[in-house]
Amino acid sequence: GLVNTVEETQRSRVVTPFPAPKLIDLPMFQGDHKESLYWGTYRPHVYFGVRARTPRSLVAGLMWLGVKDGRYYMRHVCQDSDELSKYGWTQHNGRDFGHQVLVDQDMTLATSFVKTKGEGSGYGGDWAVRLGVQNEESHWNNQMQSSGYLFFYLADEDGNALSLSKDKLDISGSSLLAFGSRLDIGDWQLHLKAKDDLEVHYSGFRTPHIHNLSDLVQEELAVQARMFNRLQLSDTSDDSSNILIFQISATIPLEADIAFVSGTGSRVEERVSSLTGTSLTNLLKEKRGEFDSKFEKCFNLADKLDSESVIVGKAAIGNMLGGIGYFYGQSKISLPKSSKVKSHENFVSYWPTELYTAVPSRPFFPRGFLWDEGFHQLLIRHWDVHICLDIIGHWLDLMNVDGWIPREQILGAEALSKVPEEFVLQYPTNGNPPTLFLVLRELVYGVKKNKFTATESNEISSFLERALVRLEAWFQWFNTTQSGKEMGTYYWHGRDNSTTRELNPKSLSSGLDDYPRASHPSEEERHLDLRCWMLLAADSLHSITELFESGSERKKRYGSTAKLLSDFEILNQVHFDPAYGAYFDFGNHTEKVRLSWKEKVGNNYPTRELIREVLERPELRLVPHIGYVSLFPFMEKIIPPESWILDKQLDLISNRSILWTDYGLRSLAKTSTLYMKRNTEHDPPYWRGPIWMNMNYRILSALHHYSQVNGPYKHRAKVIYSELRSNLIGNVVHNYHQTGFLWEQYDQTKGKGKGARLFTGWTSLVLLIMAEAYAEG
Ligand code: 6A9
Repeated sequence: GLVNTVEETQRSRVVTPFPAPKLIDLPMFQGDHKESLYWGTYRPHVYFGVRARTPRSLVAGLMWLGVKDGRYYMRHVCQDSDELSKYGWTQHNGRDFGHQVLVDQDMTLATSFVKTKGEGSGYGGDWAVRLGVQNEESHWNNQMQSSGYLFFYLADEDGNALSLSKDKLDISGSSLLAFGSRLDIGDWQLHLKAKDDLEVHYSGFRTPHIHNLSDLVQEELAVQARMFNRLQLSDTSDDSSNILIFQISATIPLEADIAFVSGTGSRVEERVSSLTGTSLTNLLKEKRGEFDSKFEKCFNLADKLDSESVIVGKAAIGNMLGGIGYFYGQSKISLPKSSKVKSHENFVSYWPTELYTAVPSRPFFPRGFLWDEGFHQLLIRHWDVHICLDIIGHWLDLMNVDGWIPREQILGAEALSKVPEEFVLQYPTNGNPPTLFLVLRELVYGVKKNKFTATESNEISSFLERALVRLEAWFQWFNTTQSGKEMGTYYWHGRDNSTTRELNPKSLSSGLDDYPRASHPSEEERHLDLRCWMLLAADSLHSITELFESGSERKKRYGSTAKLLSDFEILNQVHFDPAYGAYFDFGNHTEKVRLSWKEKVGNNYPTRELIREVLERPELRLVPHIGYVSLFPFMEKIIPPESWILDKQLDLISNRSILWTDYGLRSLAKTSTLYMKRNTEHDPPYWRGPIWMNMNYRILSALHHYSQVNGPYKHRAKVIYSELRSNLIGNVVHNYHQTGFLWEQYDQTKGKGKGARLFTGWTSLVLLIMAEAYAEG
């Protein structure tokens, strides 16, 4: 009946692509650009992996046996429980070179990746990886530690069979391990060169699933160990195998060079030799040098900071670029509640999409997140504006006909295998901050101020010209679906207003998850951060349209929207509390809310649960929590430099009893009633105290701005700026050298890294802070 038809239409609408030419089809992303980025370390979820930017690629990867307390453990997918004391790219240029160091107990592994396009190479060129294994000196006499077991594999996602060079692998004769052929690259070969005392074994499998390769290898090793008491693959494979695993065993120190060459019609031997042995040593040396000089050219740290900090700066950009992945698959989109289907089955699949993107954290969140990506690009665009545009293009192409982009991108079986079921579905009613505008606005500004070469400027302009219709639709999506009751107000839709468990219902879509909002979600709400994001979007659209058309209607429209949203008087009427001197959300709110243990009724045995108690009737009012959200008008630089309110904001920032710590600014004021409070029994505080780098970077940018423009608080802003900057750098650098990692957040009492480790997403913005590179425009 009618209901079914309506449901059908909703279903198909949400998974209908935005009807406009795709950005990734622009000429600037074809030809050399596309080919030069074909192969890469685009599998950030494994310790080392290579694939091409194509939906069903030939993929390569590395496993090894780690040893702990006399037992062997298989390492492959980045897992915190492996307890590597350190790993990550110390250098990576996002294109044809990367160097990674991994420390697993007493063993240090190095993986160096390099790509070349030689005469005779097939599409995408050739690549090589040098694997090096060293032991800690103190353990030289430990028997078990003296052998290294590496497993290097190739798997064809397209199902093409891979051929083994011969049944008995002995690399002293020929270095050829395997060969095959694919439509994209033609014929290819895989070679291994190393010292002679190295043993090579292999095993072949045929399976369409590559997300469980570690299990496959582990099971086979277990069988071999049981039957023959040896740690050795079976040396069996047949003609149909689409996965080949090569075991490389040798005494440590061990070094092995693996070369992959395609287009094997000509000059194969020469190319293999240039990608192995001494030639490879020289090539890698050259690439390391190039990385260092480009790093210095882009960020100019040499006379600004000590070498300890520079190491961290390099790890920041190296991991940001080395963490870039390519994913392919279909998101699962939640459908409106229906009584017929269980909620996790009530979804429809997005169209098959590809995504080239950086990721926040290789072990914990190795996939794309919309608002994280805008921050990532703030850094990446300084290094390589083409990679930056390519990534933004991929994201904008994910937009549906309504102008919506799914927030978290879980594409393909490997990505899905890392995500608990309750987090998989994406909600088409929920947004995520449009941070991509942060970098787009900077790019437009750069074009207008002639900061790019003529070619780059043209490319950026043609990118923006094609992107415009999507960016406008994105703006419209927010402007219609996230608007508030009063004109010019907005709130994050989708908060749960019937919860009995959450101390304060979360707003995941804001990106600030448990940051406290009005206690009782309602249509009356006005969220300050969203208002400022809308200003960013309107202002960016204004300057983009200005590039193409002067005096047009729509340029004027965005101009007046931006003007309205940045109007100081209106902002103060809607969001300012003179008593606190602070900006706040508005909504149906009471401070008198708490969680208490209650007996669970209807159980045979007594159990307790934490239930929310509301001790006072909520009323419409400003929501008095000082924290990151209160600083959004400051971050967007709306406050006039001569206003006393600016002085007030500087008070909040610099006050130790409120936001200031020696390690950066807290997410929520110490004085807030929800400071460091759990949200539910299972939900520890997240954005209720700890220090986050993305927000600190934005606040620091604004401090920098106010320390440059004339006004009575210029000097004060400068003093606070310098101190905050050195606190942030000092703490991240200290934690990195102490723990081996960049962290997701930093504890506000001791500065200790917290949450996901090896979090090289927005925490890497510390490099922009070192370089004092802040958004302009
Ligand atoms: C959980 C659990 C193995 C939370 O950095 C990504 C996001 C941010 O966008 C957001 O602002 N992080 C921040 O509040 C991490 C979110 C992870 C959600 C999925 C799956 C898997 O654990």
